[in-house]
Amino acid sequence: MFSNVKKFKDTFYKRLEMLCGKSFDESTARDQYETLGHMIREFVSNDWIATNERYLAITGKQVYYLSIEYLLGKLLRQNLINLGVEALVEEGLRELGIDLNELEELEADAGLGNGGLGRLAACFLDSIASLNLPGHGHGIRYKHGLFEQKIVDGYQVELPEQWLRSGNVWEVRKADLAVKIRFWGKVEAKMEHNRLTFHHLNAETVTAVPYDMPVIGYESKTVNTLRLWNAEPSQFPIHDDILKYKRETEMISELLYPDDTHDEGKILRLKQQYFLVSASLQSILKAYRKQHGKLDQLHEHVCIHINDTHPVLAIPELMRILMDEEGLDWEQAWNITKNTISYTNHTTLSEALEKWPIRIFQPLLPRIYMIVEEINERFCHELWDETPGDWARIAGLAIIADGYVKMAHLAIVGSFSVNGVAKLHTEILKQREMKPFYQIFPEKFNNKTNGIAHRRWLLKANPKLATFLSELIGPSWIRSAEDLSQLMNYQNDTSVLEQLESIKKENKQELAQIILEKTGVSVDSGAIFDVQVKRLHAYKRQLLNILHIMHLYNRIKEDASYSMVPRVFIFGAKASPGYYYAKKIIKLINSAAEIINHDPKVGDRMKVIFLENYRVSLAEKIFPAADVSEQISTASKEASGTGNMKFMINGALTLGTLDGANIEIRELVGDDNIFTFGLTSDEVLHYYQHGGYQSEGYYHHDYRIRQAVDQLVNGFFPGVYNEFEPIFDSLLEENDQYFVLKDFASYADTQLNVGEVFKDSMRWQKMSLANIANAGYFSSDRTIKEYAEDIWKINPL
Ligand code: 26Q
Repeated sequence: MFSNVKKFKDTFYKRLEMLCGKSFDESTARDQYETLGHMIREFVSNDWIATNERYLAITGKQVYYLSIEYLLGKLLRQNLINLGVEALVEEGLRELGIDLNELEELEADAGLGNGGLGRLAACFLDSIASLNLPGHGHGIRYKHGLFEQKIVDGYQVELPEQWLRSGNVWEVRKADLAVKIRFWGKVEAKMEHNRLTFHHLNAETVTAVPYDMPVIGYESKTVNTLRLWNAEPSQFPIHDDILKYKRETEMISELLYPDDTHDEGKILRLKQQYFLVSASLQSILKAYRKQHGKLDQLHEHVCIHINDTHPVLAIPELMRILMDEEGLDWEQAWNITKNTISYTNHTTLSEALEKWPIRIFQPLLPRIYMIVEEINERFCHELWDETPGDWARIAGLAIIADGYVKMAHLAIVGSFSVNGVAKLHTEILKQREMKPFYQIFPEKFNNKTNGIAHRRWLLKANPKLATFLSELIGPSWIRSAEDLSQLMNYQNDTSVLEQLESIKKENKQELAQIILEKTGVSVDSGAIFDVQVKRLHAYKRQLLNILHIMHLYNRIKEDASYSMVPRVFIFGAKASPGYYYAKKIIKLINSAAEIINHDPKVGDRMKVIFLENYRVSLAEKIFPAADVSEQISTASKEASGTGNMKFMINGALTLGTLDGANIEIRELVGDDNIFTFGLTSDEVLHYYQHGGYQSEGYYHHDYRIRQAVDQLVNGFFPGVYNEFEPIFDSLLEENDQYFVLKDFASYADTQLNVGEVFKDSMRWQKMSLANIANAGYFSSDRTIKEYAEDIWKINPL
């Protein structure tokens, strides 16, 4: 049906009538979208079934990727691209008078993630399938993804997200594969046939129903599966209050929790985690038993990867199944478990490490808690044998301590591999944050620098640049991103540089149009598009950016003739609804934008734009249009960052601290092709350890800082007199924990330099070219090959 345009059109016609029960002439755009979606499903179904059959037959190792988040975005066009039928479909639809872009608009973003971690999982799925690797994703089918953000009067307002409102053509419900999950109740130990057995009594049962989504590899026969679990009441609830039971059950897959380390200990969040883990493991082991019978060689054929600690209960759950259901003893079960599980850490912020109060954990998951206790006790015994009497060490490393279960400790002890997500991050884990664990298990620790699905973030998001590159260096980069390096041959080719410039200009004009539609502000596409898009967090320092913008504004106000290269500062950020301080920063950005954008004295010299509801589909329009990529976290705090890579591959220049993967970007492009500034991570850590930083001094001695910081509280912002006091206090009363004032001068100087360099457009384009040419390393294909070879030990089919 996709073999030629005529066949496509004929099938489309017939399929539409069958599916929608109306003629083509009466059909709506949504009918057409649904029709196309169904055609793609039908088209891949053979390969999907064949891939699954192969997975049931092969004896080689397979990986299961467990993640509480998948930030997929839209799938229609990416699927068409990967199937190699995008051009044909576009053409066929055009002949039918349909614009594929308009159909694409109808698809809701699958926004089942907060940010970097969830998007990484989505990029990994693309690469695993494109590399023909036997890998399966497991997650939760949240009814509501991350909240939708509206900006009202400069404030963030959260609305429930509704991606399933018009259904989801990409999913298949597999009711026959449902499994049961047990919560609450109590555990009874009995002697049976001379061994202790455990029985979970009076449990409340929830049914987990899988919804499978095809993961289509790029021009490959592999169609992998993302299995998302839906929570439903079990058939015969023993409950007397059935409605309450139904409501509480369905709540488990009702919504994605916003990343909020400030409000910990929500019982429903723990329920979600166990729900995901128990459903996934039951399903994995069911398939495994079918193939291998017994489970005692599990670790030879299966790797279960946990994306951060959120699915760490896979460890005690696997122990439970191996012992209670399979009848293995502790040692056997433990040996299998710790050789099956691998773990990725995504944060160095110790306050963000997950821990659960025993008082919540134990009653909800009584058998799992018993197993965690036993793991802890045995681990503490080993610690004791190493350093008898060193109670402080044992308490610091224990899995259960101070009334909490420490999930990262459980993950390290119960897995065979622990990886960080960028070189610096892994070093910080080994040398500081998790040093005592590294000393005990040095062989477990390794680095896997993050990557991005370059076929989404370049091929799909930036068709103009992608086409130009393919014409210039051939299309091999689509499969082998390292081939982008051939672009280096053109670094002195003025015509190539000019074409890069004009592509960027066109992308900026498109973004300018979106900005005009969404905000009513008209921006000059000749200006520097200076962009910071990411979740709002104190450590990411959107505050540094906006304080510097206020300083530039002050400069213009003091000197009407102040000359600067025109700038459009663009922000996109969601703040966790309970993160009070982050929401203040959003209001600050919008308040500053309001003043600056409407001050006739400023003119075209600068504009400040906050784009609401930052999400995957909006990101795809922003990255191709960016000149400057703001990656300005306090050094040591950003584990990796992946937005930095998406900017780079689209030719934006990084303005960043020596943090996360910025360091590796600099290694690749060289110091001349990046703008770095600020404290190093060693300096930051030194200040934390030894003190010696006084933000007050920077406030008093730098007039630029004092002026902007005073404006937070001196009535500069009309009508919001006390609004920004918490920000003012964070900088002075609380001594500026993120070194915003300390790094200000260095940032402002570097920004001046950015402006100077931009004036020389050929120099800028040459730098931009070097960034694109070196971005191949950051393809998630490279990352996934490393996981496959070093950790998972899986081979392409
Ligand atoms: C915690 C408690 C309760 C509810 C939610 C959460 C929660 C949810 C999501 C905590 C953290 C997250 C997400 C973290 C995350 O995205 N980390 C980022 O991971 C990226 C991929 O490795 C890195 O590039 C970023 O540096 C890192 O910040």
